[in-house]
Amino acid sequence: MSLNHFNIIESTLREGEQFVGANFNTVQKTEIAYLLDDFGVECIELTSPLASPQSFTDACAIAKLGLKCKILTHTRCRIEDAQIAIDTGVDGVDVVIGTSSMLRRFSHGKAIDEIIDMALEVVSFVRSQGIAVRFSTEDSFRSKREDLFRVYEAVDSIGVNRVGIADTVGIATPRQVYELVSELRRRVVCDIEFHGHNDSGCAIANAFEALDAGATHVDTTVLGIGERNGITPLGGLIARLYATAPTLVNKYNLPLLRKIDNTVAQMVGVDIPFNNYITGITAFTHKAGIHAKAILNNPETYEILDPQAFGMTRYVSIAHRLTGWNAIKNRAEQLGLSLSDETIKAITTHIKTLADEKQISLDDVDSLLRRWANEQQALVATETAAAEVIKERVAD
Ligand code: HCA
Ligand code: CU
Repeated sequence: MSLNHFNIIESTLREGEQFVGANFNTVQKTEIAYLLDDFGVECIELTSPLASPQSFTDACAIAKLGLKCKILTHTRCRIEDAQIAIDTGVDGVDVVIGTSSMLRRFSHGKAIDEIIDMALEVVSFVRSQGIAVRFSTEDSFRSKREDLFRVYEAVDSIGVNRVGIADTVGIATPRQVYELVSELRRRVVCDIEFHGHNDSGCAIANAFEALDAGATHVDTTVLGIGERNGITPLGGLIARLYATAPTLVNKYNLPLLRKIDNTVAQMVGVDIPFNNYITGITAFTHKAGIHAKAILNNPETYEILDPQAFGMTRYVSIAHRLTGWNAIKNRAEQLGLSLSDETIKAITTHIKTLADEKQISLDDVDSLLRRWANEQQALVATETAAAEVIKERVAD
């Protein structure tokens, strides 16, 4: 298991550029590269320099920034492409070719033997130039196992630095990923990378299983942006690893995640989803009275991620019918109001009744608490009857 020694290949500037809303200019690419480097990702992958003249210029510029992370660029499996990739000055070239029958038939038209010949030629060429090379098979999970292993073993035998498994269409399940990576781990000595799309919602689980099975590298993009609905999101992978053991991700600058998600969301014209891992607006929001009570006693009761570790803050929502008197009491304390438990329970009852009638806000709760604190005696008297009736419901 290589959970303790994994590397992130951050592909926002390659797979992420394939997101329909992405059209990064040079300044934006540079800002993303700096942020990801500050966060601590081990590698950044760039779009093929053959994609457009600007892509070539930008790759050269990013390779010269002097970042701590390795700069890689994606290319097709062709000597001419690899040569241009090397010319940009990057640290590594990520070569890819489709191996599924579908892609062999409808994309490049090559047989497996031809693919192996091309792979060997390109891998040995890049190695001869003193540059790291990765060889990946597109649509690995709809490729024949024996074909995959033949190709991987061939490039491994001539010293490829890394082989890549790509779940191009998001079809793989975590178990299938675990099995394929485990088998590959037994067959090759080079590093193993996993790239997983999220069409059926398994991208984070699949990346995690790949690491658990012995993969050394996983691909991510900020917010998971990429072709269609994208790939494993950086924040989601971090959340998954942190939940397993916070020490797994203490090599990264976790509080920077919020700025990274915000920056890229803005650049590609989307909002951070409300339910996003770590940085979504509700990621650390608690509502039900029972949850709020326990959270106030010990946050770990309902939180596996510590918001503070990510520079985020917890929010306990109290202005609704599911509220509980412990949460209301906590709010009164925050406001510096001294109210007896009996009074707090009565206020809680009142809030619940009110929330049944209309949507209420925290301001409504605050003014209620203040009013009751001021007119405690009188109000307690008038509400006692009502409070008695549903006392059982409120007390917990
Ligand atoms: C692509 C396909 C790719 C490549 C992955 C890889 C995929 O858009 O070129 O290089 O490992 O999902 O198969 O992103
Ligand atoms: Cu992809």
